[in-house]
Amino acid sequence: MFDMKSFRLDGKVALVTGASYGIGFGMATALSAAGATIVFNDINQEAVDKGLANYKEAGITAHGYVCDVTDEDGINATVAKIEKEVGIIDILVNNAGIIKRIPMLEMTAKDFRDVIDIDLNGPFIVAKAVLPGMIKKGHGKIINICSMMSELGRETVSGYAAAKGGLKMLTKNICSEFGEANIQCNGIGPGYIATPQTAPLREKQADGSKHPFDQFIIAKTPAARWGTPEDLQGPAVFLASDASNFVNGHILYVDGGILAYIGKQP
Ligand code: NAP
Ligand code: GCO
Repeated sequence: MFDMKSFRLDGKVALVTGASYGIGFGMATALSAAGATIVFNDINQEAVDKGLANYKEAGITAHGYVCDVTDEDGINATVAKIEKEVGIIDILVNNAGIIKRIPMLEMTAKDFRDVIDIDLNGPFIVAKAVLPGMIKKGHGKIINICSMMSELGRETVSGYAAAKGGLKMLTKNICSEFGEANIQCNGIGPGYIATPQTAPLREKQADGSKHPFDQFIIAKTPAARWGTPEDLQGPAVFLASDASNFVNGHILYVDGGILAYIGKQP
């Protein structure tokens, strides 16, 4: 008999990286509603304080820590602190990420490396830090936030697409290496979501018309709209819960159908 309790996260500790706002915050509020204790990090105290205020406004007592996901020593120390102050991490959502939209011939190797560092090395570092605790507990859920760019390229996002493509394969590798320890590692591939990261792509034009990229995405999305962080909440709870214990190495695209659709005829 199916028990809906398999979607509950009561008693679980969830670390969502870079979750002061945006997609991470949206997913974290859903994990909290399902019963999880929320832990998040951001790169400075000001951002963490803003995040804590956002969670408080949502009625959530979250735990915030200052840490850059690319700082291996910092992450290891922060995870040890979280395990001491909050508890062993049961659920990790590798959400923190940046994008640099620069034509490849104008992109410096440093720009490229910066994106790879945060979007790919960061998830590796944080996953490596939380895995020992998950192995000790005999279960764990890792959710890597991938992208349409885990499957598709487009002009100006070479570093981001390389990172998100790599993150898809890191997801499959963690699945392969830790499945026997009852740890499931999956990805969520959001479509185009209205957050600060995509605000430049949605800016109104001087004449009040929609940004050309905004029009492009609407035409490429069967749902004919941008996604919102709320669209990612159910998928995040599913992949964080016992309801997905036999789902492993899967990238769940939450894209309104973009990957299935050739696009509306102009
Ligand atoms: P966002 O609004 O730019 O938020 C990104 C978050 O990550 C911010 O809280 C940021 O903190 C944090 N962050 C950045 N670098 C960090 C670092 N080195 N260490 C710790 N935290 C760091 O982005 P978003 O739209 O919510 O996207 C969240 C994730 O979803 C990213 O991985 C992104 O690639 C992915 N994604 C987004 C979309 C979309 O359409 N929006 C679609 C697919 C995938 P600060 O504010 O302090 O910099
Ligand atoms: C871009 C966008 C995308 C989204 C997302 C799509 O410039 O094309 O920022 O990369 O952020 O990753 O899934």
